[in-house]
Amino acid sequence: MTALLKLDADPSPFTFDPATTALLVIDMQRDFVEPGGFGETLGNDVTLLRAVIPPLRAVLDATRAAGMTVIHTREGHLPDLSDLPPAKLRRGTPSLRIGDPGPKGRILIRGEYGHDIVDELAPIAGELVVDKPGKGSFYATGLDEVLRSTGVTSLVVTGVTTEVCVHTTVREANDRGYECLVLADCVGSYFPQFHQAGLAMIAAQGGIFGWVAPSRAFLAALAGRPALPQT
Ligand code: TIU
Repeated sequence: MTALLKLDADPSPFTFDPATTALLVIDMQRDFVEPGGFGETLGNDVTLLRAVIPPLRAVLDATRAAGMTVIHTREGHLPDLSDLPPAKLRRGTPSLRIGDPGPKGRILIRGEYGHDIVDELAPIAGELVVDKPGKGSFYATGLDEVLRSTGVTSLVVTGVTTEVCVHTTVREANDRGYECLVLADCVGSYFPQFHQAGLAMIAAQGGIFGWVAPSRAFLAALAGRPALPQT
């Protein structure tokens, strides 16, 4: 049975069925949002990303309560670096490179403390965790096959960073036929101007990549009530 829900979004109302919609939580790893990880080695102020955690936690709680599918992703590499393209390893002039030992373990390596998801958003039993070597969640993962086999056709997209892994994933998903709603306050960037531009690019041209809405609109739709006005 379908139960369609609807919310105000940019550029047009977004309609979804919770039974065929998954919450995608992208790369909410210590490596990106805490000091001593990959994000900081690239020269970024990682504290900017922490604002995403409280609203994302509320969305996670609500989607879990609604019985929706929840999928987490983690960017990272195998300990022997066999899935790390040399070009990615060589890129830029970071203070530590991928695989180097850092204060939270080897930088961006699977199984290390820094590679895992922050405690506030830790996956619970039954939630899929997709490990990915790239920026996109579909490249070199089985995500598309999992979504198709479970009948998921829409994604509520959250996580970090807006213009890198979130954008790459939304573009990959859009080309594969998924309808993506990006929750503006549940995605974040080290660069506020890129965050704003990234969101605008998704909704421009009639929603060329998808839809954008604040999390309060999604939460209200899920709860079956009108969205509260922004304070
Ligand atoms: N550097 C940056 O903004 N992002 C990444 O490297 N990965 C993700 O976005 N997850």
